[in-house]
Amino acid sequence: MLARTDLRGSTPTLAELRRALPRGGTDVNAVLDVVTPVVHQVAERGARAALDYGARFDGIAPGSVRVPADVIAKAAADLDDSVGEALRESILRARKVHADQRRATTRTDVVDGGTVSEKWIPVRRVGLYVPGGNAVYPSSVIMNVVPAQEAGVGSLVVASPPQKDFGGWPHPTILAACALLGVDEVWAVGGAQGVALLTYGGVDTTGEVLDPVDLITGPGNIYVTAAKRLCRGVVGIDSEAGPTEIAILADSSADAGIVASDMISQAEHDVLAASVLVTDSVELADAVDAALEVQVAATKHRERVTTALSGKQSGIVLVDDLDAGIAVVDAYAAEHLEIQTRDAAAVADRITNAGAIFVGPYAPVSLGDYCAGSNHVLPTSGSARFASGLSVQTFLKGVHVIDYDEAALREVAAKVVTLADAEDLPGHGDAVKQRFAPTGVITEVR
Ligand code: HSO
Ligand code: ZN
Repeated sequence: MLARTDLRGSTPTLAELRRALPRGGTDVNAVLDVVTPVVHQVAERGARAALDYGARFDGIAPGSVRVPADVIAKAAADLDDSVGEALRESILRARKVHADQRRATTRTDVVDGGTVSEKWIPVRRVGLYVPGGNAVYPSSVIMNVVPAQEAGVGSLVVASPPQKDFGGWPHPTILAACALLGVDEVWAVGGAQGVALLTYGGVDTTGEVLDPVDLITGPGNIYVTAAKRLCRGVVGIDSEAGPTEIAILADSSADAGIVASDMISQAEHDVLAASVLVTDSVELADAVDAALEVQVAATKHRERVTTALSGKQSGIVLVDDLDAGIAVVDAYAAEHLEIQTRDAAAVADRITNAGAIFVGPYAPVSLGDYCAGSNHVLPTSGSARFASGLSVQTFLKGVHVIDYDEAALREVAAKVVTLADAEDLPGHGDAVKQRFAPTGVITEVR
């Protein structure tokens, strides 16, 4: 049975609500001591250090950091037909959605002769991290690569931990997904040392140059997250990803079997994964508990799922009504939020905090994980209050282009001078005055 938080008959403040909700949380600071020397060593010694750490942590070192082209080609050739077909479908749908996210340059005529444009420039080179661990994530290759490609990023490298069972190369399905996406640069390096190598670059054991990247995206374990925190600044990062989460807002119309199976679907990622049901129906809560009992016993990763569902991060929150339920899920700001209520689309419209919203009984999170076309790299740990999932936007930088002619500058010059004086920065004002003093003598501009 899931732990219950009963909020019925109470009107907690937002701060009280946040404290009352089930939430896990990993302490990234706790591993910084271990990760800091790894980052420093890789910054200094490059690929050699990364491979040494890999041998220690992963138990295997590949022959080179860069995965040879023939290894990728073989993985693509050996890919199971039906997996290949499903990956292609996933790529197609993701491309469709992400292509629509491209931004046009905006141009604003501020005054006659004075325009400000905003143009969107892709990041030069990005590193896309694909974790190893409990599962193999070729779908995450798609979710990282597609938005980067659609943004127009010219150079991208996928990094993934070496696997003992595959001669030290990343999992063949990951390599095959890279091939399907047209990515030919893959590094067999993971963990903190992988993030550090992406950040600082180096020279491979083969003598090949491993160029540093400008931005690193993609989730990873706590060591990867700690390394992202340490490298941030030298390199851009998308976010600090925590364990995956699903929240389900459901009323008495919801199907308990569907709710239970969706809670299990994310719990199977990780013992730290969070599955939270928010409902105003005690009958539904009881029915979900009963359904979980049956379904958990039958699911493949039942130990992991049981640990995740019984952790402090998972549970059922009982509320008085739908309005209170919406307040709860907004305060929780789940990575994934399913709406299993009457008139689900109207309820979804009212949600302001969620990484992604799944509407009604036929839009499970696992659809979004693989084949909806949406992105599955989403903000976790409540960061959906202020952050977004991966998109084309993640890989673009907005740059203002300011173009004023003489008359347009003259018209506003006095105001610039006034503001410069008000900030006691007269040199700023002088820079404007200089332009209207052809003799080189700064004159009064009024
Ligand atoms: N639910 C995960 C993504 C994933 N699921 C990959 C299956 N494969 C985090 O959004
Ligand atoms: Zn998933």
